[in-house]
Amino acid sequence: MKALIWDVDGTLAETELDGHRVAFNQAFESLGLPWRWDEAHYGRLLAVTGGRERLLHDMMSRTDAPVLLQQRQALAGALHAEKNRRYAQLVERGAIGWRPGVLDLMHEARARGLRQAVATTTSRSNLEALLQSQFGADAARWFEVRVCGEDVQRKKPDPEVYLIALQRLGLEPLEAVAMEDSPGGAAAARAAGLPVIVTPSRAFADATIDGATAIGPGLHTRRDWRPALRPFGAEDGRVTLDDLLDWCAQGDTVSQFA
Ligand code: XBP
Ligand code: MG
Repeated sequence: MKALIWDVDGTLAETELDGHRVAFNQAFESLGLPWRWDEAHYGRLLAVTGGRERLLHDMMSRTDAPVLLQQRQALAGALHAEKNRRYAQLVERGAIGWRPGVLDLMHEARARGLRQAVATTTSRSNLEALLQSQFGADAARWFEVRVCGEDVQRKKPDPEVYLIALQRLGLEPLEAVAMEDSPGGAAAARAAGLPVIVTPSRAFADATIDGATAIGPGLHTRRDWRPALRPFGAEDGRVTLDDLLDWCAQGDTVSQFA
């Protein structure tokens, strides 16, 4: 194992329901639209990856959306740009917390000489805002490769983003492990041939996720993982790099069913 390849939205931080969704609603308001996405609706929309694509998909079921395709696309573009501006402001204000256990594992991986990369289909500006808020000028030292939505022709669940990350790292799929939170992300990693550890984010707590190397509630706890982890003594303890290596060596897969 030579590298950890991290998904961003939902895996590093709860960016979807607390970040992108809130920023979309702010964008609707600032452009004078009555549209609002609640958590349940946004949860369903997450089946479509890409914020612009998600907007266009939602417009298909709205009677008050522009009828002409060109106007729809222009509106989606304007809303998406405004959403990303609002998202950056939310991140800057510290409105989006990192998921517990993530930074511990990143520190451990770095201390043990593993390389780390990002494979996300979000916009590069969103990634940079999130990394800047956590690491400041140090962001580049944490993730030597950062593949984003602008770098791919096809977003997840297509494997392209992971294949590009592997290519830039110069690694074979079994020399890395993907860290994901969603069915589409896990499918993308698997299709690229990578083992994938899944910590479903809030929006995907009850989703069907298939073929993962391990699935559990978060990297901060050893409880309720499949394959199971032994707690550290009386204490619970977090998921460690050795746990990841053991899971990958076992080579089994597990699924979560809705
Ligand atoms: C997450 C996504 C993105 C974000 C919004 O991808 O699907 O579309 O919801 O980002 P990942 P944009 O989990 O792979 O990071 O608005 O920039 O598309
Ligand atoms: Mg994700």
